[in-house]
Amino acid sequence: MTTMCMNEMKREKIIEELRKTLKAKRFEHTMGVTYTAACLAMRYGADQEKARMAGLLHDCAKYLSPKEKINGCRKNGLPVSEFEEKNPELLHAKLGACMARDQYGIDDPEVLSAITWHTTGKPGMSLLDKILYIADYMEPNRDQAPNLEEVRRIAFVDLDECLYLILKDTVAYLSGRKITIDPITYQTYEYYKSLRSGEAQS
Ligand code: DGI
Ligand code: FE
Ligand code: FE
Repeated sequence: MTTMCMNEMKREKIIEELRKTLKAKRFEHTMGVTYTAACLAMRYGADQEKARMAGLLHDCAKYLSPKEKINGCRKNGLPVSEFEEKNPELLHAKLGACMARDQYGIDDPEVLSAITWHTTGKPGMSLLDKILYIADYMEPNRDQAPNLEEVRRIAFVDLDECLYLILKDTVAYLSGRKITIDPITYQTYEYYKSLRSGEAQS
């Protein structure tokens, strides 16, 4: 059997499973992230199969309740920070990576890293990390964020500039709604802001 065919079968099985566990809107979002990540991978010469896999599984833990998210992390030996305990929604990213590995059999560290960091980002993201983070924000079903048009344009021009735009709006959005910002989200924002002015080293 060819590799292409194997990948296709693997994806089909995962899609079937996700259709059962995720709500319809979340499933549509997931498919949107998957093909947007594939487009960005084409543009930047990243591995399309990895981008699609990361897109498919990035929100696979999203359907769990806050309590289940915390318990799921503890059971799997994933650290839960004080901040995450107060905002368990954040945990769907790292728990998602854990489930991608254990329940969906994905062992590629690049795919698991992209899933782990897709919500907060982190300073010095890999190409695949960036692609998933940006695809999650701009996939075609998204319509709430400000400056989406500009984000979608810049995404195909300059990934780091695009990250800066997204992080700037995310920090403003969270502050405006009096939602406490995760320290890593803020560090990521500072990092990509400083890259622009040439202060940080990559
Ligand atoms: O899972 P999605 O909805 O597709 O998108 P996402 O993975 O970016 O998660 C968005 C959720 O994460 C949303 O409920 C807000 C939350 N979030 C992201 N960054 C922060 C945050 N919540 C807090 N408290 N602080 C953050 O910095
Ligand atoms: Fe998410
Ligand atoms: Fe998402």
